[in-house]
Amino acid sequence: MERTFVMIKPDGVGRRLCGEIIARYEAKGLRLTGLKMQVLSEELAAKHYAEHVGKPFYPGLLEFITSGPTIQMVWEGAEAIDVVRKINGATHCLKADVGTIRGDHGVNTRNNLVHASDSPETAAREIALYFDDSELWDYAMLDGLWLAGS
Ligand code: FUP
Repeated sequence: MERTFVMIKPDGVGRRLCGEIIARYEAKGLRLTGLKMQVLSEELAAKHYAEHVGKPFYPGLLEFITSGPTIQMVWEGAEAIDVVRKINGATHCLKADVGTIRGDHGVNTRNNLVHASDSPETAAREIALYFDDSELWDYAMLDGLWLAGS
């Protein structure tokens, strides 16, 4: 089992797409392990996007990500990091496959609705940035028998 960090960005919350986005991870059989809502401070946003400091799109990215409420989540499942990024689709929404969140709902690159970790190292760093261990929940899924088969 693998854990990944997912954030619904201000456009996803503002466009009332939270249910639509969460439903896709649930339908795939992933388990919701933690969830919270907040407007990111400049400081937290800068930590989150530290790898992009100095890039031309960084100031716009920071302004956008702090512009409204966001939802933070941890999802768990087999190969959850890759699975969630497939469900989200390519960063550039116009290039994202139809059937993905970004392909179905996004129209530009900055306002691309969701963020998800891209590696186990990133997932560990991002989960720790937003959640204490006490905020992550371990519970049985009644359909786990069906989801665990290979
Ligand atoms: P992703 O892993 O899909 O979240 O994409 P990146 O880490 O490459 O980029 C982080 C965010 O920066 C993207 F979600 C949107 C923004 N971005 C731009 O605005 N312009 C770009 O050319 C690339 C990324």
